[in-house]
Amino acid sequence: HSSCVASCTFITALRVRFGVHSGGENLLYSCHPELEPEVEHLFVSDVTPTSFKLAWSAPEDVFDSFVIRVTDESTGSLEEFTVSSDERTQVFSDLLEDTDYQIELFGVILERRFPPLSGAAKTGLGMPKGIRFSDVTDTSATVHWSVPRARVGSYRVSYVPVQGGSPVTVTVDGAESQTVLPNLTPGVTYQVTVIAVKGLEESEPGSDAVSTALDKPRGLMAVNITDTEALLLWQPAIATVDGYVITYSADTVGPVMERVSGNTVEFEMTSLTPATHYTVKVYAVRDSAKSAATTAEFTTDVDAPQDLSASNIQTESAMLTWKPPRADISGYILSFETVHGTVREVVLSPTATSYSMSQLSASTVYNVELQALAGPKRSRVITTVFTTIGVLYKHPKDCSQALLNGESSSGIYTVYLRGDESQPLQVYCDMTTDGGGWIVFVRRQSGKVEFFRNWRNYTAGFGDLNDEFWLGLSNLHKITSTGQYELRVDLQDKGEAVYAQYDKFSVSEPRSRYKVHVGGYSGTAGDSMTYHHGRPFSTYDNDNDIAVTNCALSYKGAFWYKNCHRVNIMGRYGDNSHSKGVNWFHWKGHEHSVEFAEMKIRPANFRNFEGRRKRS
Ligand SMILES: [Ca+2]
Repeated sequence: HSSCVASCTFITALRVRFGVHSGGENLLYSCHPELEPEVEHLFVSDVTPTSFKLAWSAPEDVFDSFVIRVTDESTGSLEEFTVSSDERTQVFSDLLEDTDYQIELFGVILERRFPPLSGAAKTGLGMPKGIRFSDVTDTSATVHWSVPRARVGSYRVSYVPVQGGSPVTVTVDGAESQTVLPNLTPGVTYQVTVIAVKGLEESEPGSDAVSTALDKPRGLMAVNITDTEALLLWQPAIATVDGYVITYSADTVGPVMERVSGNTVEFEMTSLTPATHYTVKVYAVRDSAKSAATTAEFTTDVDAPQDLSASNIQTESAMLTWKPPRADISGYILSFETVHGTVREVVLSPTATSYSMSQLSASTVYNVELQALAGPKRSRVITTVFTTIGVLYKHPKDCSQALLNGESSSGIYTVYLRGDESQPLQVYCDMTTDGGGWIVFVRRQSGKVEFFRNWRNYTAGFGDLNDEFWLGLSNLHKITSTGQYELRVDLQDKGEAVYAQYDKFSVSEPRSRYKVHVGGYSGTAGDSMTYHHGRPFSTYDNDNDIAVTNCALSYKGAFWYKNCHRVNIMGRYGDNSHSKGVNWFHWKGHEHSVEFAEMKIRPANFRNFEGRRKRS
């Protein structure tokens, strides 16, 4: 300023020394060489984006007033302000930010303006305004600010958790008016500041706070699922939360809403409906904020049917009943097994609540399992055990005992020689003739079976139980040696039927060659058997008859021949030549082969037994 100092000499007494007030960054000033009253030390301070303060010095009682002209350099628009003579400062406000202003200060005496003291001032950068947030999630948010009138170089955006932490700063190009704040922590309030930067100049910070959303619980799953319960598990939210709200519902079931505390990560759902597909939603809450929901699905199990029991248990049958499950099922699987491992399985309709078991074995333990089905799902198995009632004779030794066990139709049965389980024998039982209970030991009716056989064959037996057969001498001996047996012979021919009954009948041991003992005749056929009483059996290869000839060979059969026979049941079928056919001498003589013949035995006391049974 030395040039100025050299030329400014007017009214030296009033002159105040030139100088620069420190701190006035925007101060520009000049002086004028004319020797006139001076205004000096134009000084700009308190610069803001919209105002600054002007100060100056001037001699006392010289000027009538001051006129200050403020011109916007870029537009040329100007305003003049008149200031009274005793003022030395003036504040200009409502200015435009970041704008260069030219300042001229005139001292005025008697309406005359002296040459002005000139200067310049520049308003500051505007603080970013209109800060707002959008797209706030649990881990990010977008901060927006208003685009200022003045172009700025860049923005510095900083964010820091309100409760403390390290601030993060990002620099954003000055043309932008928003930026994404990434990597935020859920459920945290951040103080966000935005500072405009232009060159070395920085604006005041604009600031606002934003709270991130609560993060949703993760890893939601249902475990330990039963027909009515399931345990819900999840991983906790990162954010500190007050609680979790759990909602579960199904198409057919109304929603249930529960709330648990924020330090809980599981929930036991009870009273669920069986065989139902549920959707579960869990979200975190804090004050009025809530997270997004996490969803899981599960299907409850089919509940089991109940109260399976067996009733009306018989030797061969039983009735099973049960209560159906609550679930909407598609059917049942019923299976039952015995100690022998016999398994039977039946599929039942969904409406079934009972099942009639049949064809069971007597005195047998049955394990029953019942399971409900619903599509691919199966209920728990329920079980019951029952034992069929026993029979009178577990191992009937003959047809009379089978009859007493309840077997009332004629046919093939298994009997056990001497009642021994290890000696089963298939026999034909006549269950209808004269009260039934007869083991048929020989039948002739078709001629299809050859009866002219050797000793070995007659000992063992042969033929077809459903047609013609011989039960075997060995079996006859074993059966009749266990008690008193009676014999019945049924004969038919051309629609005529007769019978012969003998109160006593037995076949002796092999050593005796199966000697027959028969007596006590009654009937309609005539007594032809007594003639054979006490005779051993003869076949063509084992002649035990008393004839000089071989009766079996002569008469084409086998029997307890004597000299030779009155009975030739095992003779040649349909052969009417003398003594060679199926003969019963006292009915049709020796020259008539009878069309049908059966010989059968049962215990002699059976009719008494039967009578007692009927009375009881
Ligand atoms: Ca002989």
